[in-house]
Amino acid sequence: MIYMFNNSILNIKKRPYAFAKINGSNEYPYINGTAYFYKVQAGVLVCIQLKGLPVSDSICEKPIFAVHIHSGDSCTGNSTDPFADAMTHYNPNNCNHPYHAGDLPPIFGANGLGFSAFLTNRFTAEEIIGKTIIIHSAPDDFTTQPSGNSSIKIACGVISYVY
Ligand SMILES: [Cu+2]
Ligand SMILES: [Zn+2]
Repeated sequence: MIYMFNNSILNIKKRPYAFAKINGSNEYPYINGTAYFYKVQAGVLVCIQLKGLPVSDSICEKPIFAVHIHSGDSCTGNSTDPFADAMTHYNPNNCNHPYHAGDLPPIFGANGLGFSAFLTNRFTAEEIIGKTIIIHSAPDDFTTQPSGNSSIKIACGVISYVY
């Protein structure tokens, strides 16, 4: 076991290594946002902000959106899946869902806004360059194979270097 005693997780006074501009599909044109990926000692600190998410009037069922890094390199697709070319969950080690490298925490919708920041060491900032980050319309159940029953892809961004 390696213990980390420093405070580098919070030391993000540096530029992010990678980012993605996230845009909704034609069916969800109001969704837009960003994902930033910071290299920190323990791994990658991910910070995602979204606007224009679908809202709900339900007292209980406030929306939850699954988030993954997908292995494809393009936010293009077809009439049935607008981001089909984003392919499936990034999974370089042949793990099961929800242990794919690309499996990320879901985002809670709050009046159309969403925000998430978390630490992960499932991938390096380098290896996700050129891959895609996908927002889904439903929660990830973290059980169902191969993708957590998280329904359709509603927004997408290609991850690139921050120059
Ligand atoms: Cu996904
Ligand atoms: Zn997965």
